[in-house]
Amino acid sequence: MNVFILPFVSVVLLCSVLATDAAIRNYKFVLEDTVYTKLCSNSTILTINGQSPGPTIVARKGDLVNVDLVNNASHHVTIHWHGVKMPRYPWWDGPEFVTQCPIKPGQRFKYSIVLSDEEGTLWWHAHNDWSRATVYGALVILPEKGDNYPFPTPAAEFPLLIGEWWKADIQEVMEEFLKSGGDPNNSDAFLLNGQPGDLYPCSKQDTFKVTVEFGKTYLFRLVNSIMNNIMFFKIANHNITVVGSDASYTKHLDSDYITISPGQTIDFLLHANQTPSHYYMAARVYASSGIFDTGITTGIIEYAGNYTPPTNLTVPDFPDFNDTHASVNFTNQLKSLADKKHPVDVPQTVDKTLFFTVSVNLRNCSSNTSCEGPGGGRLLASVNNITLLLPNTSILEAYYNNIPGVYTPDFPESPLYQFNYTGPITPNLQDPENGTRVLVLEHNTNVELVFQATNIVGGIDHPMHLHGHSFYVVGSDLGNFDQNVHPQNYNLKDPPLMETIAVPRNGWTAIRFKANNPGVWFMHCHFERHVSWGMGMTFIIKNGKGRNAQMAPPPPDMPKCT
Ligand SMILES: *[C@@H]1O[C@H](CO)[C@@H](O)[C@H](O)[C@H]1NC(C)=O
Ligand SMILES: *[C@@H]1O[C@H](CO)[C@@H](O)[C@H](O)[C@H]1NC(C)=O
Ligand SMILES: *[C@@H]1O[C@H](CO)[C@@H](O)[C@H](O)[C@H]1NC(C)=O
Ligand SMILES: *[C@@H]1O[C@H](CO)[C@@H](O)[C@H](O)[C@H]1NC(C)=O
Ligand SMILES: *[C@@H]1O[C@H](CO)[C@@H](O)[C@H](O)[C@H]1NC(C)=O
Ligand SMILES: *[C@@H]1O[C@H](CO)[C@@H](O)[C@H](O)[C@H]1NC(C)=O
Ligand SMILES: *[C@@H]1O[C@H](CO)[C@@H](O)[C@H](O)[C@H]1NC(C)=O
Ligand SMILES: *[C@@H]1O[C@H](CO)[C@@H](O)[C@H](O)[C@H]1NC(C)=O
Ligand SMILES: *[C@@H]1O[C@H](CO)[C@@H](O)[C@H](O)[C@H]1NC(C)=O
Ligand SMILES: *[C@@H]1O[C@H](CO)[C@@H](O)[C@H](O)[C@H]1NC(C)=O
Ligand SMILES: *[C@@H]1O[C@H](CO)[C@@H](O)[C@H](O)[C@H]1NC(C)=O
Ligand SMILES: *[C@@H]1O[C@H](CO)[C@@H](O)[C@H](O)[C@H]1NC(C)=O
Ligand SMILES: [Cu+2]
Repeated sequence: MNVFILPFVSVVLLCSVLATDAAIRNYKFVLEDTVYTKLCSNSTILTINGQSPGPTIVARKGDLVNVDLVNNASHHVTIHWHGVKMPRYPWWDGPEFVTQCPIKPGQRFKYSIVLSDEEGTLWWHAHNDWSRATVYGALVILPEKGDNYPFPTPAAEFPLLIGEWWKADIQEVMEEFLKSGGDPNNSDAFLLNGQPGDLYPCSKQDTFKVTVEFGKTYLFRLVNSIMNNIMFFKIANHNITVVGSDASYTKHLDSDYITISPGQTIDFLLHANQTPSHYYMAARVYASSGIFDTGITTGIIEYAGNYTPPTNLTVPDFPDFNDTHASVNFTNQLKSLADKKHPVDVPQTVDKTLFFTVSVNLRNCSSNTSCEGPGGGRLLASVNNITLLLPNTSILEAYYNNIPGVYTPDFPESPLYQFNYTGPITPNLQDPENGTRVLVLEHNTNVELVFQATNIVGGIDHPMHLHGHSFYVVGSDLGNFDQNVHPQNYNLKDPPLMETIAVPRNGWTAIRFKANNPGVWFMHCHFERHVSWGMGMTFIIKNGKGRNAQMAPPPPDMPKCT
């Protein structure tokens, strides 16, 4: 690991965010082109330090983690520290053309991960084009020194990342579907910690395994790192106990399956209390629309001891791939721990109410050659009917340096046209408007944001992710949101604190957060094809009063845009 010294300005400013016992930790990440053999095929992929998934970062609550990134690959990159609020430091948040320009081959950039109140499991991933397919890893945030988990200390713990594998070059997959206007090619396999498991061809040896001892309890840090799907996860013959999500503790939830969105993390306990044997842990798709079935990825839980292992393991019995009730039901049961040590701080009053429709869209092909979307159209996606066109410089830099012409500060707070969002859709509603619009908020605004999924092009779930903040999920249901009815049933007592939440197909989800982090923060769907089609927007949160409410100046090594 390489140690580096922070520039003077940053050291001074960062002292104010570092808790007394917090440590500074240093990692070195080298982006490389690496050949991997999987599914009887060789592929050249982007890796960090030759690995995919990349290194697990381990820190304690409140630490500062420096990551010295060297790009030794043939492709550019940016990295996002998913779920880390980065108070006052949007410069290191990562989304390409929102907070930074790409780190080109041969270049280097020193990120710092500024941890504050996060505790549990997060992850990191590339945030440029489709590079995150292979450039991702776990970020484990332990309790402060001398502090414990709010559950009995597990015998051992394991990060468990669900990934996705294309035999083809991932950038070609991306370029092809953006050109054709249709859906991207499905991947060839799902992965658990980089291994497809033995239900795919040539994968018997490529199976993730953990050994457990009867009678003990283990902590699994499950991350959905895949590109385009919400997943069901199950362990054969065992129930699990959820204890956290998105680096925030939850009330204990016993369940025989998990639903997890791309971007989301679930910490769960496994009690090794079944007959000693080998059992599958497995993940497969939940898809409310279309079929993106790429099979079942499996790993194996092996009990220690002397017994004859079974020759055939039983694949767990999953909910139907299109079982919206099973998907939504699991997510709706997550509640904050809400005890004395982990209080809930949901805004009880609201200063700004936002209503955002989230839609997949369809546009006529520009030429008279037909596109590959439905009816020969081109698929797009939008928030409040604005399909995002990213600029070729960073929005953050344009904001900080007052560069005109990069964005407009007029993102709509509610839809310009109201319609029956979840009812039948007329073709004139399908084509969105282009835009690079931002929504500017005063510091410390209490925001309520209702996401309304629409039925345009048939409707689908949207796992929405906000940078720079966590939010409380105060309500969710199927159908149209009704301002006169639904807020009366909001959970303001123990709502879960998340940074990614799946808005159900043709349903709505209401979140609340305090906009207390000055800077420029991306908000987008975590289905990669949807964000590529334009389902994203940007918040600018203005500086407040006092030094701790001011955005920090840029680090000196920000990558240049030209
Ligand atoms: C993968 O590459 C290695 C080394 O070049 C080669 O020996 C092997 O045959 C290749 N495998 C496939 C499936 O192409
Ligand atoms: C990667 O590193 C090697 C050895 O240091 C160097 O020869 C090569 O030019 C580097 N490639 C890139 C793209 O930076
Ligand atoms: C996508 O799938 C189509 C149909 O199977 C195939 O012809 C094409 O080569 C694939 N594209 C990539 C980039 O692999
Ligand atoms: C798991 O929980 C279900 C009820 O949710 C129960 O029927 C089942 O017996 C439990 N299985 C185990 C292995 O404890
Ligand atoms: C799920 O798909 C099956 C088969 O494609 C279909 O019969 C069933 O009606 C679908 N269920 C839901 C809830 O859409
Ligand atoms: C979730 O499913 C369980 C068991 O089927 C049921 O008891 C519960 O009411 C459901 N919860 C919701 C919110 O639908
Ligand atoms: C899109 O194409 C359809 C069918 O070709 C046509 O009827 C419609 O007018 C076109 N819409 C626009 C906005 O050009
Ligand atoms: C549209 O089609 C016509 C007739 O097939 C052809 O002459 C023309 O070049 C095409 N235009 C475009 C933009 O492809
Ligand atoms: C960036 O976009 C602007 C406006 O679209 C254009 O004028 C400029 O040439 C572009 N710059 C680069 C480096 O591509
Ligand atoms: C909206 O569409 C749904 C589905 O067709 C229908 O059940 C509902 O009554 C419609 N709502 C209004 C206000 O028209
Ligand atoms: C989106 O904006 C376009 C262009 O103004 C308009 O034609 C379309 O009807 C709008 N759709 C919705 C759902 O508002
Ligand atoms: C919207 O953006 C696309 C892609 O840049 C461009 O081809 C199209 O002409 C734009 N449409 C409008 C109405 O500006
Ligand atoms: Cu989406």
